[in-house]
Amino acid sequence: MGIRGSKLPEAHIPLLGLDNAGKSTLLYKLKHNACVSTVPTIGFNVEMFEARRNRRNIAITVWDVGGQGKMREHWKSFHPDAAAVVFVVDSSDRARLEEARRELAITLRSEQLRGRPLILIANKQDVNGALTVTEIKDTFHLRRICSDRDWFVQPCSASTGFGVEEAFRRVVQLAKPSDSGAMKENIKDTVHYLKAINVSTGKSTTDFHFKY
Ligand SMILES: Nc1nc2c(ncn2[C@@H]2O[C@H](COP(=O)(O)OP(=O)(O)OP(=O)(O)O)[C@@H](O)[C@H]2O)c(=O)[nH]1
Ligand SMILES: [Mg+2]
Repeated sequence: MGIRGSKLPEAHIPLLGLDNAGKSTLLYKLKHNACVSTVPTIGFNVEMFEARRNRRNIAITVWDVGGQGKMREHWKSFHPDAAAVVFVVDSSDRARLEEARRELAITLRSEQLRGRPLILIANKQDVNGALTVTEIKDTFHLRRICSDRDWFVQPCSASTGFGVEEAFRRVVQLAKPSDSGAMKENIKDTVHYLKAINVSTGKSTTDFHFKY
């Protein structure tokens, strides 16, 4: 059963990527079509969407997890049950591409993500000199590291909205529905950690708050 009690098939989507990549900006653009000014995410934000696939509705839950160093060890809490991985890259930040490539490679090595599709968001395309999709594919060695999964690179600007809906359509198309509850169970550790450092969790701009 869905988080809101619906009986729709569910897909849980972790939104990962380095700090400053634009994950939260993307989430709010998608949800509210608004350019919200963000602060670095300590913890995670969560939003729910309903989408249509194969003539059926599907409940998509997007988990926007903070990308700062200390949050990255918690990314794995969002691996079980993931219907796909969305990894956001700041295409204009050439200095941090290697760091992003390394984190993506670590993420994709997770046993719990085996065979799960990857949607790589080449964000900040509005910035002059941003890497193109082809450059991103090459820099991240995607053909090699994604040989055993579906993958797609979506050019995007979370600020202007360019490519945002297309990115979501790709997610809906590629996601493998999953509803074991494993992710909800697993993120308890992350929630406990965040409580210990006094951070409120599961922030959502809608009516859903994740509570333990
Ligand atoms: N020019 C431009 N700036 C963007 C874009 N997307 C996000 N930003 C800016 O990048 C900065 C970081 O955005 P966030 O959405 O907070 O980044 P984040 O990935 O959520 O970062 P963490 O929460 O620290 O992991 C903000 O100043 C955004 O306004 C984009 O497409 N173009
Ligand atoms: Mg954020």
